[in-house]
Amino acid sequence: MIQQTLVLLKPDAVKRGLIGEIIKRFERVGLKIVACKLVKPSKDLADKHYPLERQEFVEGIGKKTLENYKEMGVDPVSEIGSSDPYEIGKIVRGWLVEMITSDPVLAIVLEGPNAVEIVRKLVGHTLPVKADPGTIRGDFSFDSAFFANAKKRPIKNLIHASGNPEEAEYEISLWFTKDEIHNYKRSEEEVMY
Ligand code: IDP
Ligand code: MG
Repeated sequence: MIQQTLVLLKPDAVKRGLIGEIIKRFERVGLKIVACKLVKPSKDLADKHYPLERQEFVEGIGKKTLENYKEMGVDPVSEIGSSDPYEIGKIVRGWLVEMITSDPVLAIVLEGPNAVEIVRKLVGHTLPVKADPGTIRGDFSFDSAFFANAKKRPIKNLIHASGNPEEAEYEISLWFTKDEIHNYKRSEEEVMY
């Protein structure tokens, strides 16, 4: 029942000085920080974090981008050179790798009951323009697919958060060694557990 999940505060969050604002929200809900470090990821780490081999992952990003283009009334072929979700996913993934290796990222492992789902809820919709107020993306970013795609860069939505427990396990093992992950009790465990 107790899960761990990976959160990355991407360079836009770090460079805007939002680390404290964001971490506060995870702490306040009762999630335990069990690992944390500021890293400038290598190309190799970024490639593994956004794996080209995971077809459904790359295609998923491409599908979202295609939906965004459709909503914007933009022809994907003239804008990005393809209408194939995998090909588009590869392009957006390239933007992501470039962005995440350009400046430091704060990597965090959070632990708690249903941590994966709770974190996704606090983070909010992928598109800040659609993210509800009260979520991190909704409160701290106005970015949209329109803006991002026009500038050929990833959507600046501040955070990466693992999408499911399997993704979390894989991602935590990429970013942290076992001895960087700590084990301690938070005071409210007595009340809540
Ligand atoms: P998530 O971060 O909410 O899990 P994913 O679909 O996993 O969303 O996409 C990974 C990241 O790719 C997003 O956080 C965002 O920065 C970027 N991204 C997704 N769709 C687009 C797009 O249409 N244009 C530019 N960047 C995108
Ligand atoms: Mg994702």
